[in-house]
Amino acid sequence: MCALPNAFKDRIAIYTTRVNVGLDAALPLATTRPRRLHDAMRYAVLNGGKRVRPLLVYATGECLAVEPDLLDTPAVAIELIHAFSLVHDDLPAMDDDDLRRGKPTVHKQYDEATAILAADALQPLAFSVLANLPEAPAGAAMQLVRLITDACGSTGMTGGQSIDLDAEGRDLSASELEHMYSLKTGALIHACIVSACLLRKELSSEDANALDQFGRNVGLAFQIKDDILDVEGETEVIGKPAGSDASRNKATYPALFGLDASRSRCDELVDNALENLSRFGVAAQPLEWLARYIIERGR
Ligand code: GRG
Repeated sequence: MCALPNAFKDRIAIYTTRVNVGLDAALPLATTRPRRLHDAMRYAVLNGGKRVRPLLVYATGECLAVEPDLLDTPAVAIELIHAFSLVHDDLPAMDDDDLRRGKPTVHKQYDEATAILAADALQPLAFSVLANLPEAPAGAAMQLVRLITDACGSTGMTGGQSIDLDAEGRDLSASELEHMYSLKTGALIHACIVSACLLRKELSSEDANALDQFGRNVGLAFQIKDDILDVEGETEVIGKPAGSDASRNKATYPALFGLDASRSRCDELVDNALENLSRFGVAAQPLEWLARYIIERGR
């Protein structure tokens, strides 16, 4: 992890423990039949991962003084969906990767059919978690379901993945590329921030708009940094095969515009994100740390 204050590392440890406890409790035990399926689901979710999306949920909640007990629900649900997307992303029909989080991908560890089924079962599990939201502002559970389904669907992550696969070997303009990134990666990251907003009673439209923009800026920066790590990172550190984008002739920011332009765009997006937080004062400090971490991280 990059050089960020100890207070940030402490906060990460607290938030990560919270979400890991929630994920473990939400997942069926590996001894539940069918055992291979449940074992694969647990492997897909509990095999590491930075937990950036739950961290964003908790940090936004902290900024808005939302009870952490309420935030556990979207934090767990969104991480389950993220894990689902990684299992599908790694399949031979998609990016065909053998390594994820420094370990064999789910289809390598088990088999392709089990990986597809494990991912299929993670998605309804996420919505079952959302349906059990403890006491919250009226209508919040349904709003969360709508937010997260939109973020995952054909005009969100799935649509972005479709454009991404279609764009292999093609030139895209910066705005086409950023549109694809805002769907493929940005939509779920944006949903993390908005989910905490939905759990806050009586949020002003100015505060909601500022956090909405923050979510869009960090979502885009996160994917561009992911591209940079694919070029500059080492397989042992990033936990997935370095150079995989280039070998698949993927349309990425560094491939189309170069590393310098990629770094400048990341810096610009994070500067904008920090500006979006200025109205919240010290309450936004964990979000500021996370925004910086997103572009300074080494994995
Ligand atoms: C899940 C609804 C749904 C659809 C699947 C396969 C697919 C459609 C979408 C792929 C989306 C995808 C994998 C985008 C890349 C996002 C990204 C940069 C992932 C890496 O996230 P990290 O670095 O991973 O947070 P860790 O391992 O730390 O959790």
